[in-house]
Amino acid sequence: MTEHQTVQTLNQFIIHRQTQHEGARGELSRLLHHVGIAAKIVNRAVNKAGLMDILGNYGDKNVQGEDQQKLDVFADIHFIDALKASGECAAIASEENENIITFDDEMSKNAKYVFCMDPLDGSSNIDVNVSIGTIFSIYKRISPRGEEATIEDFLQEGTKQVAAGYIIYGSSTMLVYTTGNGVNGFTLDPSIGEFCLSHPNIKTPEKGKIYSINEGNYINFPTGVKKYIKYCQEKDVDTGRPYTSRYIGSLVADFHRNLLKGGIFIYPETNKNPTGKLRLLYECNPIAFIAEQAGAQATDGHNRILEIKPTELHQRVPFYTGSNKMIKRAEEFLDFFESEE
Ligand code: AHM
Ligand code: MG
Repeated sequence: MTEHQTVQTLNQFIIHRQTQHEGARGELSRLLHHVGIAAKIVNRAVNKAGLMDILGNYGDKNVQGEDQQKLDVFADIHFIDALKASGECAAIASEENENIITFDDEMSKNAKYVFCMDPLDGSSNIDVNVSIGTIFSIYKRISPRGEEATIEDFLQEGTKQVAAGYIIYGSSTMLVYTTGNGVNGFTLDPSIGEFCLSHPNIKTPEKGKIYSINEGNYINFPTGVKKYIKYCQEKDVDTGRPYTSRYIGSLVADFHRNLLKGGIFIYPETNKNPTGKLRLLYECNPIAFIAEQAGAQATDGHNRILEIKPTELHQRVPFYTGSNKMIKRAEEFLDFFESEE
């Protein structure tokens, strides 16, 4: 018999994991399955973006006052449709919608989960063929099943997430997710139209050599961040400095690279945006859950992201994530210069 390489699809993997959990009724599995379907629909559009009338501005602004791109709106609609069709999602919070979206069909009203998402992250890279992504986070609702979900279902600490993940539409398309039992990555094989396990049990190196930050904002950074950047650029044989700078401007792509190779990603508070730019619920919390599950860290410069109690749907937070040793060092700089000021 000829040797063959076993392929494990996302759905096979999800079902296999589900059967290991006694009492699991497949609700989360069905939800994740539908996330995979939406991801493929968005992937199809991203792949053909230059050929379809899907690039450019939609002509409207989202709740944060940012211009909506056509692909932002497309991704938002298709994820909402797929989640509704799953019947396992009671409500959705999305970067593109000011308020939560609740479903009122019987099945969805009885669903156990709510879903937070940034349907298309990295909007500024859409039109120029640079990697973009989708980020998602799943919670058990706290409102009674059978009733309409409420905003309180979404204002839970990140530690309460039951699953989180992202899709990266890059040189290949990957879905990476965790349910709190390690991080696994699946690459879309376009020839069979399936996400296949390609990166089992991802672990981030304890230290790395990449720092990722938008240095164009340097003048507005806190002193500790400015000094840490200079530290990254200094020569030091023991720590392997100078480090290398990599910044794409798509959180998913920047995080994904550092997740695999080791590194630090920072989107700090600035004079202009004292709470940073990235959103706690559907950007930082899911990424933080994945980071921790891969043995890395995610903080706001001082506190663990996952322990922050959200007060608003579209809340922003300073974000520091990556290899343990690098986060520790960056925080030492922050602490030192804050105590001086
Ligand atoms: P978006 O959700 O509107 O696309 O914005 C979030 C993006 C992140 O993907 C990325 O890390 C960051 O904004 C880049 O911001 P900047 O251009 O200020 O560096
Ligand atoms: Mg985003």
